Amino acid sequence: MTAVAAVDLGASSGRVVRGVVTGGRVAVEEVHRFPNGPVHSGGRLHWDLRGLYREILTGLRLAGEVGSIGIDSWAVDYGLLDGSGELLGDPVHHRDPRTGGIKPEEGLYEVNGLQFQPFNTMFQLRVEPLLPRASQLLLIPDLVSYWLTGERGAEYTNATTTGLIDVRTGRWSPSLTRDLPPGLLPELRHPGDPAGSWNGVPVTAVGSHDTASAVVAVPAGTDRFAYISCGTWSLVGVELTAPVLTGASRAANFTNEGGVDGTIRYLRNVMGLWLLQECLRTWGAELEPLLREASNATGSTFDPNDPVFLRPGDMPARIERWCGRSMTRPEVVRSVLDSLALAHRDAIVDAQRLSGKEVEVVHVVGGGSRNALLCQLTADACGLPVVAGPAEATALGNVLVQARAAGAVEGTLAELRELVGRSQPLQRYLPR
Ligand code: ADP
Ligand code: LRH
Repeated sequence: MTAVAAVDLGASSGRVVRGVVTGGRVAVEEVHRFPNGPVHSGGRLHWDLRGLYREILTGLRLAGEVGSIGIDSWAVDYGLLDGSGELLGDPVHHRDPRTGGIKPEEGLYEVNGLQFQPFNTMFQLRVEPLLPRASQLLLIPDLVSYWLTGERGAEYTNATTTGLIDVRTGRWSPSLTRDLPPGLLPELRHPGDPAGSWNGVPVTAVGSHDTASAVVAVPAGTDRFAYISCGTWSLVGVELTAPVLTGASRAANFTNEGGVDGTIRYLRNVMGLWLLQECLRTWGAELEPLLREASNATGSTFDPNDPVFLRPGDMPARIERWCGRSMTRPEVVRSVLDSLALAHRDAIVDAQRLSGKEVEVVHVVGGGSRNALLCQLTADACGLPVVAGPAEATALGNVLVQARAAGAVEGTLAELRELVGRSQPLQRYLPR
């Protein structure tokens, strides 16, 4: 098979990988990695998307000859284009406080099936000063794709995170989009669809929501699995064939996001390793030595999903305030990991209770799968075996959907997952 290039923009780093599927195995090689994070400018938190785009171009050149390119990134954030296709300002980061006071209206969950997050695109648009000047909205991966190809579209899995898709029809909801400028939202496209070309290389739509691509590459050998896509956020849940739209599901803030092949990603956002990232930034410290020290430290537990932890800032001070005691650095790190493990367990227990789907194994994918202490604590809290890896599940899911579209591999999600399980080193943690 010809290689493909996967562009995966995470909230803490972006990468371009070159992937090949051959002989029933998938191999990926990272050709370029670059840091990412919130940028304060003009009193707002932004993404430096043009800077990221420069890095993407570098990565694509380093990837050499490829038969297709696929792009994924974090969800909900967007760029607005004017009538001539120019970007109106740097995209605002979902951690910006501009949507702080927003409340969802009654009846919304029954239409879009989405957990309430103040930063969902539909709420960002309510306070968007550029909206009157905008002719089109493109989510981040769609904007990168537009810059590469000149073609516009809205990839379905990521579009479901806007809050503007009807979860029953899988189309833009006429009632929820009524007050938006006509034509603002592009036509939908689906994973596997052609999405233009860059320098003669086809661009292929993938699960452009990074979490959707990560779930494709969960190396499950059974359908009774839960997943934790563990990076800046921990996305914790199960895969379903139909949404759960009950009052209990809404109250538990579970989301029904669109997955590849018409699946539903039924999950809860847990604050994730953002907590550690911000601690390290505050201290100017390295992760690995602190993780070693944390394995023998005693932590306190706190609710990692308290909105007080959402914004950038002095995370250790906030954690100490929440726990009501001052702590050493290893104690803070241990508190974060203990608290994330409990939040992972709560989400997995709730997902099963609310959906009726039972699970026998928990798959941890993403950068957090490299954190052995967190994986062990998660296994202990859940009372279930944890299978950790691949750390680059998102890029792998991106590669696999491109490879399938190109005819280099056939198969259902279950078959693609087996292929990942065969090809990637995995770590197992049994509950203690
Ligand atoms: P995102 O896609 O949101 O940027 P990643 O999936 O790349 O996130 O995960 C990044 C996180 O993975 C880091 O914040 C860090 O906590 C964790 N991580 C990465 N490498 C390691 C490692 N070697 N040991 C422990 N944790 C790691
Ligand atoms: C993870 C992620 C998550 C969203 C958040 C904004 O990177 O896409 O699924 O909720 O970013």
